[in-house]
Amino acid sequence: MASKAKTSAKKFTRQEVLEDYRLAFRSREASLVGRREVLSGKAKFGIFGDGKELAQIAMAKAFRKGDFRSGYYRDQTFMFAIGEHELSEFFAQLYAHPELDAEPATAGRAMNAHFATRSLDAEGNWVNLMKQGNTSSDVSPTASQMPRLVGLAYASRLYRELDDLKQFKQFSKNGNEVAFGTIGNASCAEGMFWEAVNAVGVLQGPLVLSIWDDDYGISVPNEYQLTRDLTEMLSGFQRSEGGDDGYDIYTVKGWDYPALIEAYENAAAIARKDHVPAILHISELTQPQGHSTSGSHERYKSAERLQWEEEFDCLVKFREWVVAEELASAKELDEIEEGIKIDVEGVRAAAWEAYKAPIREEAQTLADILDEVASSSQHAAELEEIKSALLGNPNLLRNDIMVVYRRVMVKLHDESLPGKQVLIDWKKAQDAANRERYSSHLRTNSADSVPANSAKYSDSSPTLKGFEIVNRGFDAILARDPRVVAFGEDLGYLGDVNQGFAGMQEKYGALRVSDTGIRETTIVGQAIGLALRGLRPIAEIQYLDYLLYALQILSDDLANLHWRTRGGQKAPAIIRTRGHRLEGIWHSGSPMAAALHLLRGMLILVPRNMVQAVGFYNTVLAADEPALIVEVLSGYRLKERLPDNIGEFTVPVGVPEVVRLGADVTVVTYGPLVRIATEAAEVLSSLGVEPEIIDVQSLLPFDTNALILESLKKTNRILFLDEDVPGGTTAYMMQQVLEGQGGYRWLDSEPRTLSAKEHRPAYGTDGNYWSKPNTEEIIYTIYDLMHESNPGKYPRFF
Ligand SMILES: Cc1ncc(C[n+]2csc(CCOP(=O)(O)OP(=O)(O)O)c2C)c(N)n1
Ligand SMILES: [Mg+2]
Repeated sequence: MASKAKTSAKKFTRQEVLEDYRLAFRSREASLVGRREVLSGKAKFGIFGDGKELAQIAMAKAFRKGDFRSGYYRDQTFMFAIGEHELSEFFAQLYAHPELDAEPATAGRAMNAHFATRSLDAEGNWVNLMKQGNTSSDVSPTASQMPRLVGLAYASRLYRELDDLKQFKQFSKNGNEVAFGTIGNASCAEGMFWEAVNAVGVLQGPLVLSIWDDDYGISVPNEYQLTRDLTEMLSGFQRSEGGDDGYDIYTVKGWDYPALIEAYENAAAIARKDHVPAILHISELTQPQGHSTSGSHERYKSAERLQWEEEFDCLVKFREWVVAEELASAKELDEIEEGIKIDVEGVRAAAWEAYKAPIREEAQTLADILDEVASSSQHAAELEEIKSALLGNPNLLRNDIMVVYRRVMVKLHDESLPGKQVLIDWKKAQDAANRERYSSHLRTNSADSVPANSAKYSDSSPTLKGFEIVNRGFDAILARDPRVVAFGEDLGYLGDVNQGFAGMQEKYGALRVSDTGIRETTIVGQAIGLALRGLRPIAEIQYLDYLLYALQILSDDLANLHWRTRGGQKAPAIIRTRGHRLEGIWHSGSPMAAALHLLRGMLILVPRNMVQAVGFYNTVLAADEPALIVEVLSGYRLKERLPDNIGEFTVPVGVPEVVRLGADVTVVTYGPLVRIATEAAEVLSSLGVEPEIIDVQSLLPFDTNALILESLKKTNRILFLDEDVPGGTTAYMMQQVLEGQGGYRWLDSEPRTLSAKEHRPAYGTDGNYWSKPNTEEIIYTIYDLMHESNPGKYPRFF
């Protein structure tokens, strides 16, 4: 259905066209002024939407309240057009103004042109998403806006097709919402782009995806990016006349105002009504100021190309069209332009002042304190000099003020003055305010306050295999909460490779419990998008080893979402996987440190058995935070007792469990090694050594009440044990306990770690034995620790 719409200009009213002209020109002016602000040193970096204005105005006309955008840094005009981004906010973000009222997208945490609307109120509760145009928070890595589009679009299908979801009116009206995606041409060379396009094609969610094609990705032209023209490459996704699954694909020139408007109207109407996705390849776009403030495009674009860009600049073409259609004269347009230039400059100046004024006030407060201190200091003259420099600094930033503070305190270090305490208190207040400005909202912390409710057993509690326990848990979860949907490879019909979801698709339907393609990145993206729209996805990554495919998007998008919007958005997606020891290189890794390092902002939970796993699912679903839950692969066949309250009991996060009491050495571990360490402890017990074994079970957050420290105070010896690489998660746990909890004070022996080898685990039982910590190694390591402390009592025997 590739179409080039031909629409008569008669359809347009002068008023509408001039409003669009004003909007386009104002946005362009913002780009021009924005670049100047960077080049003159007022802002650090700038990337703008010049050259892409017209298509975005057309896209905005098709966008409705309740819809979602997931796009990238070129979209300022669209954001202005839908009324979700003010020009003052545009400049505030450029300056990195760190207050929400001025910069509500990221509160100065992200660089300019990273758009976001607020889905949460000040208390962290959902607002009514149907009353606003929604933009999921932008990220810089190219194409990383694509995975979540899978879920943003698919959510509409779920809301339309699942009756139990009709009650959630603040998120959807019968699934009529469209997900609008935008991406640059060069970013279409990324794997995520194709994976997401394919996934949405399979799922048939209402996606309207725009590709802004300006022929370049920074300096690299399309011939080095793409095998062919994008329309041609994408043509295989075109649905047939017969209406099979697929896309409607449109190609429209980025300067053709009537054609753009018609294409977006068509695409969005069909997507909204019939849930047929569309791709709009917007070609012949330009980038008048070059890619960003980091360089100039004259260095890599030919003279002919630059000449063409001037002629085909969408604003130039729009102006020609407006005049040719006699909707306004050139003179009228000139006047409009002049007025806008003055308006933009006014907004800019006010935004700059709003950003600078509080900083100046803070400097003045410090200066006043310095005056006070100077009156009794022998360094009065130097303090006066420092103060004048402070107040005279035209480019003053908060870090400059802190440098001044340090210079003052160094000067005064050997003076005992009453005013010093005022200075110290002032700094404490500054530190607290800046911690809040830059470090707040990493998590919602809601999981920490889920009420404790322990597993209950009775004489009639049956003993089942581990997979049957999780299966009962998921059954209870799906029954009680219609917002929960579970999906992954082999999870639907088969009920997952270990049968945790066996029978659930039959019972709850193929939309609640579904199979996906082999596409880990967009399985996670599907979860992010669904969670952004109020659902509670459990997305399965089949094995922990394959988490690596999804780690980038988990890290760049999900884990830092709440932080980078300063509490404006949350996506409480649960990523379920299984791992640690089984067989061979790609089925028994335990790359937990990789996850720990990259996923700060998520809960990382490592239940030792299936009862604990279900308890964690219950906890996390009672909270609103994203979580990674890693089940123990070797635990599905082991028998456990089924709690009577399987659907209700919770396992608290951040609380380790002492699974074996002992007075001699504290063993800090998690996952499958809890069981193996317990076996080792029985042998050690026969040698007169009593290890205390602690199951950390929650790596993020980690032992929030310092329970491990209490054990260490008793044993004065500690071993950190796991299946990760040396210096991986064991090092993290050691840092948490010895530094974080101050455990170093209680050590009588050197702290030890025991982990897997540096290489990937080798295949077979022997390969596993020599790759991962085994019972013998644990026994020898702990005994060795005891031998060192008391060789007489613990003679070496190995
Ligand atoms: C994963 C990743 N690689 C590289 C970059 C650096 N980078 C930023 S924008 C860009 C070019 C993108 O070009 P295109 O998708 O055509 O968008 P345009 O800027 O032309 O609108 C590159 C390479 C990045 N942000 N992310
Ligand atoms: Mg480009």
